[in-house]
Amino acid sequence: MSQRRRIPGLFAPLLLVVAAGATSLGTPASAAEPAARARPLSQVVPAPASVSEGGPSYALTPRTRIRVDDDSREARRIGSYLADVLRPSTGYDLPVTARDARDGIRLRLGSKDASLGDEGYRLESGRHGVTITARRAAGLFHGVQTLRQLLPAAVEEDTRQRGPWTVAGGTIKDMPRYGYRGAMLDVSRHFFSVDKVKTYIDQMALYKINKLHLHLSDDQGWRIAIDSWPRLTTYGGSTQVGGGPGGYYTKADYREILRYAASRHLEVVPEIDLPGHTNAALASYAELNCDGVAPPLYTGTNVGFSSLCVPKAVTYEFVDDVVREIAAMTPGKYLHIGGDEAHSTPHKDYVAFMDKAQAVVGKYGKTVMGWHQLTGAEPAEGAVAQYWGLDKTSATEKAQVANAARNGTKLVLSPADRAYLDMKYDKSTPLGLAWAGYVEVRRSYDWNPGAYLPGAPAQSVLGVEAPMWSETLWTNDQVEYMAFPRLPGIAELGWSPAATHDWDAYKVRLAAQGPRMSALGIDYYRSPQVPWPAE
Ligand code: NGO
Repeated sequence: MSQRRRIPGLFAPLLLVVAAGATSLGTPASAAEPAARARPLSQVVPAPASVSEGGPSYALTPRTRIRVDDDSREARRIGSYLADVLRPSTGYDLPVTARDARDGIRLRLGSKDASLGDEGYRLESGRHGVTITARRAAGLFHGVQTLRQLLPAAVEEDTRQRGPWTVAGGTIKDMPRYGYRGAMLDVSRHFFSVDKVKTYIDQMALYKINKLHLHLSDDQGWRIAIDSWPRLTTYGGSTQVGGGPGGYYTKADYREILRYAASRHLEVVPEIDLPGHTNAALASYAELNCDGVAPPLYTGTNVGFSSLCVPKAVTYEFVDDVVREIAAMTPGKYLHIGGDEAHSTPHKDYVAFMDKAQAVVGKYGKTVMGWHQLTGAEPAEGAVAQYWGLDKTSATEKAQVANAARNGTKLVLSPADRAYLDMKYDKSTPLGLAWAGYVEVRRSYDWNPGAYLPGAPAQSVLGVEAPMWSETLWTNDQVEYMAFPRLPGIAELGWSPAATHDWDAYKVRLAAQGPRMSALGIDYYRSPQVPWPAE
């Protein structure tokens, strides 16, 4: 890709400083120079907040070191992570060191620039190397993701490739639009092993996603061990959609997911879906049913037929135990209690149940999250409603959510006809569902979370999330095909300033991700809406 290639329109709104104009982006160009092959700093997904291109480029060499400050364990960890990414393809040693070196990659914490916030970073690239500076480790980590994208796609291969490994000259200053940039994985309809979840975490991190929402229970399976109710998993986790063995996470497994997510600067948001979507629990414990009779396990894909027994006291012992055990393991702020499609719970009972369940979440120190039906009950103070309606959802339902938002409920936006990664791209998509319509790549990108729900204050929006429901999916290949390339678009809506939003510019940047996703072994959907380069 030529360094001179410009992306029309992308920067107009950004008050960009293009250092020396179109003729000298980078070192004095001769076609033979490595610099001529460097990607423009602006080609990153999600689009950075501001980019200033120009000046000499830097090429990694066999002598390049990754320098971190002596006293920073976090910077050292991120340095090792970067080295692990770069070593196989470059074949270079890339030692992570606190020793001073004349050039190389520098990772520095302790920036005094308050405008970077907790997740922002500054990346400067020039003749002597690339320096990434941040206030917090998360910012450094996001900066490292940007650096990956500034290197040729082949850097992502796991075998040795030919360089040169050139980074164009210039400066990026970058921070997110929203603090909540999530992806959800439904591990209930089909179980996903710890390793499969780790693979998806790594792919999310590439695009600066910072929340992993795990849908841990549903009619078809209970997937997280609860010591005080062991049959939830041993029986309730023993199957899945279509039959088959299902599975569940032991507490050690769950802690391993938490650890891995934290190492990629993602916070885990566990969800126990209540009071509907509970057949697996009802099948495991007869006493949770109003009639005291346990239903059989369920392996179909209907929704809305199960409910906890709202009047029974044991229901609240159950909720208390489950929330207590999960809250005790989870370092993150949120605990999601579902609340969607409780079609078998009378409305009065639903309101009473959600009141009690939210109080339990508060008692164990977590912030309530729920699907937006929660706004039809009484959202607790500080609760977060996750909106999953459609463009064509009734004005009344949208107004109910907007009204809650005006009264202090926060919103995470996951409109199903935009952000649901399990929706088919078009009628020929072999996987996925279509109840919310087809969601091609442009449709999933082309909306504004800040102005999506009429009447909801912009400040009520915490961010966006892309749910992956797994009725039709059980392998990473299938997840990748549905997530890519839509997930990078949702990630960009969550990260990039609204002023960068432009489909025509985005599709060109997204196209450049094609070879990178291929190099990473991500089996993505070649949408005809995106001008993918020949690979
Ligand atoms: C709905 C439903 C889920 C389905 C999903 C499939 C919500 C919040 N509840 O989304 O049970 O799996 O659609 O797309």
